[in-house]
Amino acid sequence: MSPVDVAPRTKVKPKTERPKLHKVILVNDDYTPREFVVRVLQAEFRMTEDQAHKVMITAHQRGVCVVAVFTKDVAETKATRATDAGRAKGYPLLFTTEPEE
Ligand code: TYC
Repeated sequence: MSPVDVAPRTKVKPKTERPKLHKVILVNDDYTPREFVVRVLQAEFRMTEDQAHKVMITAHQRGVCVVAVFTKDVAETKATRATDAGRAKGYPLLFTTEPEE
């Protein structure tokens, strides 16, 4: 290769950014039975009864509690499934998602 025929000195920026994780947030309400919230947390988020109870109580006392973080798709799917489990029983149970900073 002659000196005038070199490859362009273009630096490719290494793509190391990870996709932003999204929080699943449990929102308190006055109607959903505590035991039901615990069971949904166990079923959808694979928590032990102890872990689920702590999350439920935190939401009950503070209004909201972060349940876990996932990729955007997984967070939204789990939040929807968990919310639907409550709706199927006529409860206003709500799980939302938001991106982590
Ligand atoms: N506050 C509800 C009750 O007293 C229980 C509850 C807890 C509901 C957490 C929703 O995210 C929630 N029955």
